[in-house]
Amino acid sequence: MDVVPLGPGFVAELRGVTLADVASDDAAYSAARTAFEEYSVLVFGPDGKVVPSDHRQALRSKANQLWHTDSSFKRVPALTSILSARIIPARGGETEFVSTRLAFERLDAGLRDKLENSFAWHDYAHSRKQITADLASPEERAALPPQCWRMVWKNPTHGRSAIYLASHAYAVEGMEAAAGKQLIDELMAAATAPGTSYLHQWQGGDVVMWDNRATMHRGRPWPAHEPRLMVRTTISATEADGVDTMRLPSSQAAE
Ligand SMILES: O=C(O)CCC(=O)C(=O)O
Ligand SMILES: [Fe+2]
Repeated sequence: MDVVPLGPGFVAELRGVTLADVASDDAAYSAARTAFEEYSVLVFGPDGKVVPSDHRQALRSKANQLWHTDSSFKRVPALTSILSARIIPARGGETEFVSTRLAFERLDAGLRDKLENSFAWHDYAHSRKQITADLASPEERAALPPQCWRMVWKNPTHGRSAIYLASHAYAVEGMEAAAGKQLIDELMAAATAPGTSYLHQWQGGDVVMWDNRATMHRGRPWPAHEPRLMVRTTISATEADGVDTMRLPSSQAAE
């Protein structure tokens, strides 16, 4: 297996290995896992096959064009998302990624310290509301109550930290609403600063896998008359991935 860095500062293509190998072969898994921890976004060439899963989801929503990390609004957030392109438009429809680990490392030391002990509230309805008022149905709202996460996710395998935020984040625990929103907006802008992203231009059969703890992504627009079909598989974060360190300690929780 060859790991070919694509840049800027994160993202690598894995050559000579398919996702099916990663799923079935311990050595391939271990090598891919090491690259995943290091590079955050992995591109598998056109021979990469998506592992069959019940969690596949075709997402075509405009809300995916807002910068986000997947499933931070769920009780168990996503570690990895695996996206494959089935129908690609002739123009547009790329997927763009930023490293929130490199973004964290660009922040001032004082702000980094503050964020390590700050917590933000994430709500599915909040990101949907930015597209249209009632995009999240009453059933979805009831099933997906807001979740509170530490604003920095420290990777347990190498100790490097990343900003953990998304279009779903709407408030900072213990901060007045407008000040919290302003901090979130400033961090989102810092994390998506011009010149820091990787734009993936899909080729038929490509598969891209990313680390939701250390990146944000967004879909890019494409001409409305052209079809585009993406299939996504999501893998939940576990204790080994550091999820338990992300929860608000109960001593700090309101009520
Ligand atoms: O459509 C895209 O390019 C992005 C989709 C997305 O955000 C996702 O599947 O998680
Ligand atoms: Fe997404």
